[in-house]
Amino acid sequence: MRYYQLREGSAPRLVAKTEGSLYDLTAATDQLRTFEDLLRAAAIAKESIDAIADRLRGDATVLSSDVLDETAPSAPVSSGEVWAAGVTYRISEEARKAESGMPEMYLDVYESDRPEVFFKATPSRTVGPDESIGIRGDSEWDVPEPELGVVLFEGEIVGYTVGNDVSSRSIEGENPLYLPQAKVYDKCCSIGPCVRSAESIDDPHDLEMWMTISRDGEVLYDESTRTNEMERSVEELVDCHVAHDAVPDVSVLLTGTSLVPDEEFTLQEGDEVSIGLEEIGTLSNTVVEV
Ligand code: DO4
Ligand code: MG
Repeated sequence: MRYYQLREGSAPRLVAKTEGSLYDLTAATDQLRTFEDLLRAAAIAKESIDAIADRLRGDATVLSSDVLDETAPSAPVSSGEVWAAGVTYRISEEARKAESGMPEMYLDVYESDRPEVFFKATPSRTVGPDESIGIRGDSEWDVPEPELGVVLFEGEIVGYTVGNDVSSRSIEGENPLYLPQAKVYDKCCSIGPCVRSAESIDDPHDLEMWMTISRDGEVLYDESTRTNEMERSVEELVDCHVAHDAVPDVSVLLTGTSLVPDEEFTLQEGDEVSIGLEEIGTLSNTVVEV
């Protein structure tokens, strides 16, 4: 099942999508307005989120699938924190080495037991589908990073989403200690359009992922890859993320990029970035300078 949060004034509505239909779960019970509400209900009932949603579908309003086009959903997770793993694909390791004055450290992290896991964003810095993603005014070289996002509740994997770890390559390339500034700033992260429940996804390690970047109607970048190119498993990254840290009840862990535009490319204000993940959906955003 896929879960979307539809914007409705200040209170969102939670919508579940099966292969054929769209169900307004908030119409079945006003107590379910966010994906987090569903996670808490499932935890109390000791059931899976899909089992709860299945039960509520009988009382839910069936919506036309056009609703998702007409009312762009918000970020499907609106609390907690976003963290990210890095250098989990060979292409990312090669790109960091090329941009950095200290290349050897990226090979080390790609090959070592301990993965790179860093803080990425709070909800206030995270945008959803069709909202603007940011590039920093003090950065010269910026890229989107399409990533599989793992959604966790109390440290357990409950679903998957699409993420964009928008990054400054010039700031990180200048000195790796500037990583927090290259990665964390206004509108630095996008997630959505939905969360696909973990129980309904075939294999997160074998999903097609693609990205297009358009400028003034012209497609500048259009490439695809598969998550099976990842050097590490989702479970390994999650274990490292939650180890020795009281992470918030809800968190999203991005799992690293495997699509890197050519070195000549940098994002510009107005660019449109779309990232798709098989079995989950497509996340589209327009770039704005912050
Ligand atoms: O330190 C580098 C960050 C790398 C990253 O974000 C990625 O590989 O996706
Ligand atoms: Mg990344």
